[in-house]
Formats: sequence, C-alpha cells, structure tokens
Amino acid sequence: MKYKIVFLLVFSTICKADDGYRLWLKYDLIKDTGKRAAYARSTQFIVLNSTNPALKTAAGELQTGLQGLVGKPVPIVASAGGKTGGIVLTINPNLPSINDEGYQITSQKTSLSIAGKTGSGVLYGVFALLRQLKTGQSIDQLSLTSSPKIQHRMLNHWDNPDGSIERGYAGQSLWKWYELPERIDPRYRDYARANASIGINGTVVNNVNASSRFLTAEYLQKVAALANVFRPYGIKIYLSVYFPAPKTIGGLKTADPLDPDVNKWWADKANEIYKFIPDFGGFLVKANSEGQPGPQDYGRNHADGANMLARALAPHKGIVIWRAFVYKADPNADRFKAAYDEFKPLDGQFEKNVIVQVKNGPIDFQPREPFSPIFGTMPQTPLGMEFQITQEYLGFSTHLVYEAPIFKECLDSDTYAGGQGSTVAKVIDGSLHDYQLTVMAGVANTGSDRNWTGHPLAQANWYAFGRLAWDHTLSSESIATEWVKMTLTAEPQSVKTVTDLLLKSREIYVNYNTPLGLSRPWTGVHFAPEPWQNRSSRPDWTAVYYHRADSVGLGFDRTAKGSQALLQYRPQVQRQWNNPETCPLPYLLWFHHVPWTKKLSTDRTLWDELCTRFYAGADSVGGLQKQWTSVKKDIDPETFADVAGRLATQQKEAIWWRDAWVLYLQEFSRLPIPAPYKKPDRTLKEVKELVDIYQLR
Ligand code: BDP
Repeated sequence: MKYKIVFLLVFSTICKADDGYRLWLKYDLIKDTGKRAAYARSTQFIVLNSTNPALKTAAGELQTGLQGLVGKPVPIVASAGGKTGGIVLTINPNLPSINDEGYQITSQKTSLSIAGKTGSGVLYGVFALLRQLKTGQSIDQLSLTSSPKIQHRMLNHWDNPDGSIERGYAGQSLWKWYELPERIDPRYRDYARANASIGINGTVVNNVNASSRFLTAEYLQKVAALANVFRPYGIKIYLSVYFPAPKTIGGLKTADPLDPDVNKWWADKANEIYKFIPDFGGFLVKANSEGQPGPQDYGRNHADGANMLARALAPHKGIVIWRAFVYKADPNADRFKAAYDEFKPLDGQFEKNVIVQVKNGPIDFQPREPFSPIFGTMPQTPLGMEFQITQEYLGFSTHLVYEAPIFKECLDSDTYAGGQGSTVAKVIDGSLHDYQLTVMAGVANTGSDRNWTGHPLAQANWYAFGRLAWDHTLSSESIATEWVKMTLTAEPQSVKTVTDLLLKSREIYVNYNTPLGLSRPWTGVHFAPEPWQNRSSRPDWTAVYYHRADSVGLGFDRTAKGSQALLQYRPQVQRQWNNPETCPLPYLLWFHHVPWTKKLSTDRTLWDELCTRFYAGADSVGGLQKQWTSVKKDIDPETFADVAGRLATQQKEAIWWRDAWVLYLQEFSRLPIPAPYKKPDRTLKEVKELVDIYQLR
C-alpha cells in the first residue's frame, strides 16, 4: 500500500501535465546521466560577494536553474575558499570587448566565471549558461562573449486600464491595476524573469492609445510598484502618454508644445514621475495618428511635440520614443507614403533623447510587407524598430505563424542608405549612421492565459523577438531549435520536426492569406477574410483600396505611373521592384497592377498562380497537422492536445480563407479554377455569411 502511494505520487509528478506557464524556463532534471554528472562536477557552488540587486538575482536564478537541471542543491557562498568546481559571478567595469550589458563566460581549469560590467550583464550571462546546459551543450572549455546590439530591447503592451488588451489574444492584461500597489501578483516577477532570460530590458506597460490616467499620482504609485518588481531583473518601465494630458488632467487650456505653461507642466510631471520611479525609462507617444491628438492640432509638427517631452525628461536621462505610424484621411493619397512624407522633412530636428519608432512595413504589420522606406532616409534621426508579436493580422491565437522569418526579412533588407549592405538591421543598431540611441520594440503577445500567449507555440515569437533584439544576426532556424529544446522536447528527431514546422508556418499562412504581395483583406477585427469590403468612413479602411481587383487584373500600382510610393526608396531598391517582369513574386502585387492572364516567372498566369497558392497554402496546414502528430510521443500531452486542436481550427479556417479569396476574385477574373484544384463547395454568399458571424468576435 505504502509503495503504491509513493508510486502514485512520483508518477503524478512525472506525468503532471505541462500548462505552459514556465515558458522556456523549464529546469527539469537532465535525463542524460553522463551529462548531468559532468555538469554537476563544475557547478558545485556559486560565488557571490556583492549586494548588487541584479547580481543577487543572477545568483538566485542560477541556483534555481542548477538545482532543477542537475538535481542537487547548489549553495551560494561569499568565497570559493580554495575549493574548485564552482561558478564565480563578478562585476568588473573594466572588462574589455563587451558593452555595459554584455557578458563573458569562461571555464578556467577549476572553475567557471561569469562576468559583466554590470549586474544585468552577469544576469544575462547566467541565462546564457543555463541555456547551454538546457540545450545539452558542453560547458568544458567554454568561452562565450556576447553584447546586445540594441540598447533598448522592449515590449510594448497595448494594455488598457480596464484590463482589456487592444489586439490581445491571450486573455486579459497581466497588470491588475485595481490591486496595485498593495498587492503584487507573483506573476509580475515571472514576467520579468522570462524577459530578462531573453535580454529584454524595457517594457511600456500601457496602450499607445493612451489614457492620461497613467500620469496621475494615483496610477504612478501603481506603476512604481511594478517598476520595483522589474528592477532586479534589469527591466525599466516606460509609459505611453496621451499628448493632451496637460488639458485632461492638468487643467490647462491647451496642450500646444510651444506654450510655456505646457512645457512647465510636462517638466513638473517628469520630476514627479522620477520621484516615484528613479530609473523611469521614458515616454512612448502615438500622436496625430488614427484620431489621437498631437502637436499638429496646434499647427506644430512631430519634432515640436517630441522635443518638448524630451526636454522634460532630459534632466533625468529619460527618452522619448515617438511613433511614425501616421496616415491621414485622403481619398487620393496612398497610405503607404504617409509616414515618410511627414517624417523625412524632420530629419535632424529632434532632440538627442528622441528616437522615432517605425513599424517594419509602410502599412501595418501585414503577413508580408516590404520594409518601410523611412529606414533608408533619416540618417540624422535615430530610428527604432517596431515589430508586432501579437498576431493581429496573423490569425490571432488559432493560426500558427512563427514570426522570426518576418522579423529577419525586414532586418536583412538592404536600404542602400550608405551603399550596398546598408541593411535595416544596421540602421536600427546605430552602426550605419552612428545613432546614439537604439530601440527594438515588439508589441507584446502576452496576457492572463495560463500559458501567457494563448497558442502554446506563440511563445516562440516572444522568445524570438527577445533573442533578435539582442542579436539580429541569429538565424530564424537556430532560434527555433533553441526554443524547441528549451520548451518542448530534447529528442533530436522531434526537435527537427517541430523546428521545420515552425519555419514553414509563416509562408503557409501567407499563401492562403495574402499571397504574391496582397495586403489587408480585412476590416473590422482583422481576423476573417473580407476582400469584398468596400464601405467605410475612410477609403483606406476598406479592403478594395489595397488589392484593387478589377476586370483587368489585381494589385496596387505604386510605380512612377501609379502612386509613386516606390520612389521613396533608394534607386537600387526601386530597381528590384520597379519592373513587373522581374519584381520578386512575394512583392509583386504590392507594387504592380498585374493582368489576370499575365504569365509569371513560375510559368503560370497570375490567376493560376494565385489559385495554386491559395489551395496549396490551405492544403499545407494538413501537412503541419501530420508533422505535429508525428512528435506526439515526445511532447507533453496537454500541450500536444492544445496545439493539435488549434491546428484543426486553422485547417478549417485556411480553407475558408481560400474559398473567400478565389470566389471573390473569380467575379473579376472570370476564369476557371485550374486543375487539379476543385471549385469550393460553398458559394461566395455562404462565405460572406460565415464572416459576418466571425466579425462578432
Ligand atoms: C493598428 C491596430 C490598432 C493600433 C494601431 C497602432 O489595428 O489597434 O492602435 O495599429 O499601432 O495595427 O497605433
């Protein structure tokens, strides 16, 4: 009987379903006993002889990690006392060849050393060492040196004070404003750990469509309580601000950035904020964009607005992150061109502590966009990157899209701003134009769902964002492999299979969703296909504005004969995309209106190629399902079932996307669906009815 109980206890611990809460920080006993013994020999104790908060965090994380991985307690001691086999954590401000947050891990004969110039550097080194262990790599003769390429690696939360999240698909906000500052949800610390483990060092906790409430003393206390939790993990807090706050909460008659009283109000507000949060990071601002007020309401420009806030923050070393996501209602304009037109003339006019944050593409986080032309055009203004991790246009949390390839595609694009090789990555890491301020932001996909991200595999997107913000030269594949090993399984065949499935997922989504350079076939909630949508308060909020289907063909002519948006790029870039005969197919319909019967480089006509992609894309989801089934034995049952269910939904919805597009476009092309594909079972009317139901989501 006794044995039975013990067995049941052990069994239930081993088989305890994995709810995904631990993300990639799963420090379970390493199965390979040989490796485990080797690791245990070199990690017998941790030497910590400082009270630096981040260093203490580092020691604690290392202790927890090692205890889990090697299965024995690892004491933290103040000195090695002549003993060998320990890990020494040191801060050394004079270390050569790393920057302030970099780390150096070296195995000496009898001990391992993790050193950095700051506590945060050591903390990142600790997580790097744990990554080595968890992914089964040797730690003998280890010599790892790494520094982040971007200074501010941050998440942008689009979280509202009422707990909802704009474009959030993983539950409610993590921040329980109504409980703060008195009650500190333990999850705040786990959030900070997860971010620190991938190098993220900043977080904007509220929506860019901001409420001025966050600047009141009442809320600043709450924000300060979060900042206190994040600080030992090297994470600074930032706030999105509502530009007219001097009016809404300050009692002033204006928010004009050139008005002395308004300037004084912001300066006083900054002083107040820094009393609450001495290491406050700064402001993120969405102004004169999608109805948000801004400096233009007073006849001023973006630089006037940003500079006023920058002057208020400068004495405290805070920064202003001013967003370039702007476009005005103009029936004759091309939204593609709007941000460039407004920002290019302001190059060089911003204060030193301002950075302009630009979305990766010119429109809005589409499944595939060319890089924003702004990246090639503002050498005298630091430009930061804004990626979207949450899957606003990528099927929410039911469709699988591993986003590293989206991020990489943009980072690796050549702007030619300083001749060949002037990639977007080199623009935003500051190396091309010697920017003194660098930012990479990701709109967070986290929420109150137990597994943080809704889709279990969407955790990989948060992970990939952090890893790329640290080092944009990493490949999508290496990040995927690492994440799978850290999170799902170490079995080599399954690691390979899941990595492969992740790597394919984005292209599959593009194929059934927006192939050949189509964009924005949504209105409303940005989930269901609505390529027929042609009515809205603004033309650029309809779907037909983007695809321009007519009896002749499909696509948006942005060449010199069309909207001329292509002219915003450097001539070398224009040459790549200018000619419909040679324009790479992924960008074809972004820049050209192509006749239905035009032969493409695939030797198929545009119509046949489109159909092929819609059908092949939808079919490929079946392939993903098969691959996932093949790894079942190596995946936690709860995670397996969750992903399997979501893939099944994706399969259904991919067919529905395919049907919506082909049936709708067929009304213009008047061409048959090419063999071997069969006509959809439903009618266009039926698809539209289905969409109406989904728009109620
Ligand atoms: C769009 C979103 C909207 C955001 C906006 C932004 O649909 O919810 O407020 O971007 O980035 O993608 O400001």
